[in-house]
Order: sequence, then structure tokens, then C-alpha cells
Amino acid sequence: MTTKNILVTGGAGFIGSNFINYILSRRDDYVIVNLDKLTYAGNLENLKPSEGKKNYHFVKGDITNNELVDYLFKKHSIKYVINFAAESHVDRSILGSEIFYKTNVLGTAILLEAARRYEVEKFLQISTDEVYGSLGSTGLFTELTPISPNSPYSSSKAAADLAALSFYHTYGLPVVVTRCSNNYGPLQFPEKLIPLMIINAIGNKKLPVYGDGLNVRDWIYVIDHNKAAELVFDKGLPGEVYNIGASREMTNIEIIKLILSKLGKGEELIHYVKDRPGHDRRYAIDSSKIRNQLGWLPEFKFEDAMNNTINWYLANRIWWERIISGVYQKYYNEQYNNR
Ligand code: NAD
Ligand code: TDX
Repeated sequence: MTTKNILVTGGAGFIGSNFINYILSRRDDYVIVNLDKLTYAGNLENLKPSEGKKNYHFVKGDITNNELVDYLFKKHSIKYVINFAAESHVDRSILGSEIFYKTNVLGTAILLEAARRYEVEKFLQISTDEVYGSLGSTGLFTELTPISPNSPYSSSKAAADLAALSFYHTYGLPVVVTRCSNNYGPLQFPEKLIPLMIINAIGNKKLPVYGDGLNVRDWIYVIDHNKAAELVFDKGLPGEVYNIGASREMTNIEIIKLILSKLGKGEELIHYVKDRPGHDRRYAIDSSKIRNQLGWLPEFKFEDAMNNTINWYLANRIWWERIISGVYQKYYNEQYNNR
């Protein structure tokens, strides 16, 4: 069996851990080295289904650590990279941007340089629809929409995308970029809209709605995103960008009311608060390129996937209570500092 040695970065976060668990449940030909810094958003609990597999290795470390990255490429004969690692929360980027530019831009550049030195055969940069900026009430983002990011987070992701594409144009590095819309599903850190609203509603706490609640996001179930990422990794053409989205636009207030009704809670928990500075009004993805050229289609119905998600948070209270109380972080700090 020919194997593919893949460096997956940020694989202890929401999308990366779902990706690794999904891929390793079906493929023996992929050897995955998961490099993750275990920031507040990284959690090894997420990777329980993959732990102990012969073709899975975890390394705690930072993608901005040049020496470590070089060592891992050499040690594991890395020929493929999938870069999920990022600081991913817009609100945090508004509070302080430095770590966003460090991890998202410099970290990606360091991975690209290593990929060039070791002549990797595919470099998949996991990006976001937020690089396109904000839409009015009509229109969709296509791959040809000009990049126009509005937050420190999205500008750092845009810079990373452009760096990746420049390595294709300049050095012929086989880079592909995916730009996906808002994800939801199990294992999402409870700072993002959907998990935050679910756990606040479960605890009868206030649900903070930014501004008028009418901002629109285009929602996709995390497994549909990961299937698309796998397809682009296998079949995407070097130098190309692929948008990923499931065409499920919702206003934030619609999502919040849906969560409340599914949990049998009253709308008195809704609490309108000051708007996010620079808050993008609407995101909506045209994913016809990946559908027509690679044959991808989202498989999960929004209603079913939202039910799965809400049920997962109801059934995994210990997971999110430990996150909120900082138990995991304390454990990782102690475990890794003692080595
Ligand atoms: P997340 O915040 O849940 O996870 C990020 C992971 O990266 C964590 O495990 C963290 O420990 C790790 N990490 C952070 N800095 C690192 C560093 N310097 N070195 C190594 N590891 C580091 O994020 P997510 O929601 O899973 O997003 C994953 C990727 O997908 C990101 O690149 C994000 O921009 C992109 N994306 C996210 C969404 C979404 O809706 N969540 C949508 C489109 C694209
Ligand atoms: O408490 C809240 N109240 C609220 O009204 C939070 C956390 C969010 N919101 C609003 C802001 C947005 O309009 O909900 C919407 C979604 O917010 P987030 O979950 O923070 O996501 P968003 O800002 O859209 O960015 C997300 O999608 C693209 C991810 O965080 C990014 O990593 C991804 O690239």
C-alpha cells in the first residue's frame, strides 16, 4: 500500500479534529502528523477516536517554530500539508490582532517555505469566505470576487491565502486554497455563535445578539466541509481556489430562535447587545465551481445536522463545562511543562 505522509496543522481544534477523526475512520493509506499548539481552542479530547492508531501522531508545537517544522518534515518524510492551524475568532482579533498575524500569516509562510524545501506534492490552505468582505442583500461570493477583508482575523487569513497562491505562481508549489462559509457541528469551541447560544440556553443564561441580529451567515455542517476539503486535497488543481458552502443562509436571530425552540426555552433569554465593530453584514457562497468541477455536494440537511449538533452539546456537557472552567488548559500546561 502506498501511503501519504501528511502534516495536518491545527488538528486539535474544531474543524481539524473532525477532519482527522473522519479521515482516519476510513483511510489507512494516510499517515497523519498533527501539529497543534494547544491554544485555548485546541483540545486533545476531540481526538479520542484517532488516538492509538498506527497512522496517527500528535506533536504539541507551534507552526511559527521554524526548527520544529523543519524537523517534522524530515522525520516524517512529509510530502503533503493541510493547514487548519489559525487563530479563528473574529471577536478576539478585534481585542488584539498580533497573535492573528503571527500564527495565520507568519505561520503559513513558515509552512510554505518548508513545503518548498521538501518538495511537497500538495499544500491545502484552509481558508474562509470572510476574505471576500461583506455582501449587500443580494449576490454571492465567487472565486473571482475581489479579496476585501474587514477584520484583523479575515485580513490575516487573506494574507495567508495570497502567500500560498504566490508560492504556486513563483515556485510552482502545488498549492490549493479552500474558502468555506460558517461551520457548525460537534466539538466547536463555545465562543462561536451556535455552540455559545446552545450552552447559554441550556443554562438559562442570556443570549447576546450583536446589533439588530439581522446579519446573515451561510451555514455548513462541519462534515460536509471536511468531505469537500478531502476532495480538493485529492483532486483540486494546483493554483486554484475552491469556495465551499451549503447555500443555507440564515440571519443570526433566526438561528437563535431555532435553538431556543429546539431546547424548549423562551425568547425572554434573547438579549440585544452592542454591535461587533466592523461587523460584516452578509456572507453567501457560490460553490458551483467545486460542485461542477469536482462533483462535490453537501450531504447533510440543515435541520438534521442542527439536531445532531444540539443533541451532541446536550450529551457532552462535561466536555464544554471543562472547557469553560479551564480544566483542559490547566492539564495540558502541566503535562507539557513537565516534559
Ligand atoms: P479552532 O480555533 O477551533 O482551532 C484552531 C486550532 O489551531 C486549535 O487546535 C489551536 O490550538 C491550533 N493553533 C492555533 N495557533 C496555532 C499555532 N501557532 N501552531 C499550531 N497550532 C495552532 O478553529 P476552527 O474553527 O477549527 O478553524 C480551523 C480552520 O478553518 C482555520 O484556519 C479557520 O480560519 C478556518 N475556517 C473556519 C471556519 C469556521 O466556521 N469555524 C470557516 C471557514 C474556515
Ligand atoms: O455572541 C455572539 N453574538 C452574535 O450575535 C457571537 C459569538 C456572534 N454573534 C454574531 C456575529 C456574526 O454575525 O453571529 C455571527 C457569527 O459569529 P461567529 O460565530 O463569531 O462567526 P463569524 O464572525 O461569522 O466567523 C466565523 O465564520 C468564518 C468563524 O469564527 C471564522 O473562523 C470563519 O472563518
